[in-house]
Amino acid sequence: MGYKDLRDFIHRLEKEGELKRIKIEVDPVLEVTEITDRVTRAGGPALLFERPKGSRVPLLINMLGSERRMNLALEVEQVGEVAERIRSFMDFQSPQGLFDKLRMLPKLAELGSFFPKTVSSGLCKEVIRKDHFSLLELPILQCWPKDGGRYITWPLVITKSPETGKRNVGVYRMQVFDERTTAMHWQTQKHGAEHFRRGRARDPQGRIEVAVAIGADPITCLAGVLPIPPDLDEMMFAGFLRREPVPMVPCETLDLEVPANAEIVLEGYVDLSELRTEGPFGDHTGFYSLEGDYPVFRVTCMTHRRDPIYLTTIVGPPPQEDFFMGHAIERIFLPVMKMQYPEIVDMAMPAEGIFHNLMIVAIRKSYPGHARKIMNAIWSLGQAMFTKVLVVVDHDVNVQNPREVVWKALCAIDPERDVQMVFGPVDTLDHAARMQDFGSKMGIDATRKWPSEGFHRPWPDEIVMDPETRARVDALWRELGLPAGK
Ligand SMILES: Cc1cc2nc3c(=O)[nH]c(=O)nc-3n(C[C@H](O)[C@H](O)[C@H](O)COP(=O)(O)O)c2cc1C
Ligand SMILES: [Mn+2]
Repeated sequence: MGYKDLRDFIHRLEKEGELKRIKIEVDPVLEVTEITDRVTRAGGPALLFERPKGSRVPLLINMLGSERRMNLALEVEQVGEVAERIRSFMDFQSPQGLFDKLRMLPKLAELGSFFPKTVSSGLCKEVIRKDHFSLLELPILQCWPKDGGRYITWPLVITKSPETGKRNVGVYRMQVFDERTTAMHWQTQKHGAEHFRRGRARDPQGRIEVAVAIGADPITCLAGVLPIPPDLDEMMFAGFLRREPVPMVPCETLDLEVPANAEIVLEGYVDLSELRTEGPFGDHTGFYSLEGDYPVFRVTCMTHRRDPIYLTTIVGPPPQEDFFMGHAIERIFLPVMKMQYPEIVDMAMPAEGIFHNLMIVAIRKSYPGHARKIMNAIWSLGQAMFTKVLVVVDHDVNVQNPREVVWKALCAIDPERDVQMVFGPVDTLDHAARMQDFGSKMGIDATRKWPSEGFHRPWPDEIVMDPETRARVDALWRELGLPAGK
C-alpha cells in the first residue's frame, strides 16, 4: 500500500532516522538553501523546518535527497525492483496464443487497478479560500543570492490538452510576482508548454485552466518529473509505482482534478496572450538560468489542509536532491529503453553531467555503424533528445564507473573519425548553445572499430594477469607482509 499523504511519509522518515526537525527560526530567503545544500552533500536527512521566518506553514525539503529515502518512497530495497516490475509487465506485451492472452488477464486487471480514482472530497479541501488568501503566507524560498525572487520549486502543474482533453502533470518552477500571480516556467518542449500553444492556436485571446498541487505522497510528487510520452497520464504512472490509485478530487473552480491528498492546491489560469519576464534562477546546471519571457499563472482560489506542510526542493551545483530523482527515474525506465533497443546493456548519467550534458551508453555491438544508430535513437527518445554529449561504449565497459569509462573510451577513439555532430533541440537551460533551445550535440563512438567499419589494424587485447599467477600470488600474499592489494 502506498503512503497516504506527505505526512504519512514524514512519519516513516522519522521512524527510520531519516528526518530532522528544525525548531529554530530559519529564513526561507537563502538560509534554508545554505543549510540544505550542506546537508544533502553530507548525505544527511530530510529537513522539516517548523518555523520558517515570516510564515506559519512548516517547510519540508530534501525529502528524496538520498538513495535510501528514494527506496523508502518507492517501498523497495533497491530501485532495480521497480525496473523488474516494469519488465514483468512488458513481457506480456504481445500475446501469441490464447494461453498467453489468458495469462495476461490478471496483469491487465492489475494495471487497470492503478488508474487514478476520482473521489468526491479530500483533505486538500479542508480549507477553501476564494477570497482573502495570499501566496506570501507560504514559506516560499529565495534559493540563491541572484535569483529574481521567490520560487515555488516543486509544484505539480496540472493542465488538460485543449485538443485531446488528456491530463498532464509536470514540475515547472513558479516565480512569485505578487500575492496571486506567478510565472509558469514550462520549457518549450514540455507538455504544459504544448498545451499552452494548442490553446493559443484555438483562441489567442483565451486562457487555459491550470491547477497546482504542492506536497502529496512522495510518489505522486515524483510523478510530476517523469519523462513519459505526451497524453500518458503521470497520475496513472504514479498509481503503478505506489501500487494503489492516486485519489483525485475535482477542483472548486476548474474543470480539473488534483490529488486529494495534496497539502496545498492553487487553482487558476494562464492567459494565452500574456508573457512576463521570469528569472534569473540558480538552476541545476550550477549556474543561473537567464531571464526569459514566460506565461503568467493567476491564482483564483487556494485550498489546503487545516495545517498544511509546504514541500519544496533546491537545485544548484550538483549533486542536489534532483540528482536522486533523476537517477531513480533513469533506473526505472532503463527496461523500457532496453525493450525498444535490446542492444543497450546499461547507461549512466553522472551527477556532474546534470542529466542533459552527458550520457554514457554501453551496447552489444552487432553491425557496422551500430553505435551511430543508438545515438540517433537516443536523440529521438523523449527528453533524452537533450543529451549534449553521448558516449557509446562496448558492452564490456562498466558505465557505472567513470574512471573505467574515461580510460577505455578515450583509448578507443580516433576523434576525427569517431565524433559525430548533429543539430537539434537542446535543453532550455543550456547557456552555451548558440540560441536558446537550439544547438548542436556530439556523439562519441567509443566502441571497438571493426574491419567492416573501415578499420583494418588489429585491435589490441586488454591487459589481464593470468589466473595461475594470480592464484600463486594469492597464496604468497600473507608471507609478503604487504598491505591488501586489489
Ligand atoms: C526540482 C525540479 C524542478 C524542475 N523545474 C522545471 C522547470 O522549471 N521547467 C521545466 O520545464 N522543467 C522543470 N523540471 C523538469 C520537468 O519536471 C520534467 O522535464 C518533466 O518530465 C516535465 O513533464 P512533462 O514531460 O509532462 O512536461 C524540473 C524538475 C525538477 C526535479
Ligand atoms: Mn507529461
